[in-house]
Amino acid sequence: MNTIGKVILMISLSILGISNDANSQSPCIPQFTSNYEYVDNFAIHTLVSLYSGTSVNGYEVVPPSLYTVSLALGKSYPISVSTVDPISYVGNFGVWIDYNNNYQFEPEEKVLVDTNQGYTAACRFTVPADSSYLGERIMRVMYVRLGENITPCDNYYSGEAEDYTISIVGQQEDTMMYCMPFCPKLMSHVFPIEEFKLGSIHNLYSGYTPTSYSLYKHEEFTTTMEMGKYYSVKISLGSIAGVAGGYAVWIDLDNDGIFEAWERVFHDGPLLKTATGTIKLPVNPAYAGLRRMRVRSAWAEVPDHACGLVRAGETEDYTILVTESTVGESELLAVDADWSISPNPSRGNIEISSALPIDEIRIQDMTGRLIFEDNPASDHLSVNLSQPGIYIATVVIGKQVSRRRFEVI
Ligand SMILES: [Ca+2]
Ligand SMILES: [Ca+2]
Ligand SMILES: [Ca+2]
Repeated sequence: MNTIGKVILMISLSILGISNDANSQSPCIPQFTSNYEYVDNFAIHTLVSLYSGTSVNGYEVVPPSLYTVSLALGKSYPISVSTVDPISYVGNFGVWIDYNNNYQFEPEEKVLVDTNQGYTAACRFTVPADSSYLGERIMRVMYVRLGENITPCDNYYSGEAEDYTISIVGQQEDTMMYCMPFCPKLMSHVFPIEEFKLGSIHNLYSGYTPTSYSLYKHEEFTTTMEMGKYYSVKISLGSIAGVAGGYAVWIDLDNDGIFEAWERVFHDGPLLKTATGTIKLPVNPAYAGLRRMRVRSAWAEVPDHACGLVRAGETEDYTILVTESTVGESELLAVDADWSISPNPSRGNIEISSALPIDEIRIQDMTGRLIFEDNPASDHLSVNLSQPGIYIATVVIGKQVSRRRFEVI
């Protein structure tokens, strides 16, 4: 920190009534040698801070007049945070809320800590139902570069901390918010979604928005999907001149506010302009109802996360109606006793055993993609699947064809 920087920091801290004295009413200020790497995008519930850039000395107190949010005791909320660019900036992320208002960020006040050395992180967390936490509280959002420990306050080489003032309230109107997707600034034109077609949704010539995110109202676009049935899907860059990439679709089938890996019902890429295929939803009565669907594009990659940053791409959210299966479940769950998959669910290593030799086996994921195929001519085989998800195994024994559904967790 140069002298001018120190003076500016001291003046700005004194204006805010904050001093660097650990005994006063302010949290410890982390020290950064370089502010070259930083938090660029952050979102929690309705607070969305995009393209904040770097800050003097890597530390910024964000006034509530600029950004704040109210969070209710016992309620759960999504968080997304990212650096500026997936190629050059990777490291660790942390978010803490000083719930007990003692100006320290204790381990139990951790809201998110992600040490996957990535460029983006996301989670859903629940505010503890403790009425002593009511009131204005400081929330610290941090990023530190690759290889550095993420703690609430220390000396670091490069990174940034942003301190927000938020309100913890007793009650709040119920609104299911989903995590925010991000696209680097001025990159929204690079790989947008120009056309999305599924069931009765045909969103054509939708272009792109500056933030690359659109939430479409149920009244504007919706469709009904019956579990166990096949639906054609098309996602395309359309006529927009741009690069190639990948696409993915998630549906929050279990309605928990999170797009889990197993809820990615379609994906294709990473070098396409148009993706077409089929979606078939797993059969489970718990999945019926109005559900959030997220469609995502990503330049040069197949989107594997529904929240936070991609290299460049767009995200469109829809609300659809998932209905119970009228056909198919009995077929999928039929037990004809002469072959089995175990364990189910598994961590990916499954054993397939049969009373008679298996002539042919095919394993497909829920998008219909062929994952594994063999002609074992044996009554036993071992298969390893690396991706969590729900799969369908189709086995041919003599002239009999039968299917089993199983899950990798
Ligand atoms: Ca920032
Ligand atoms: Ca505390
Ligand atoms: Ca979910």
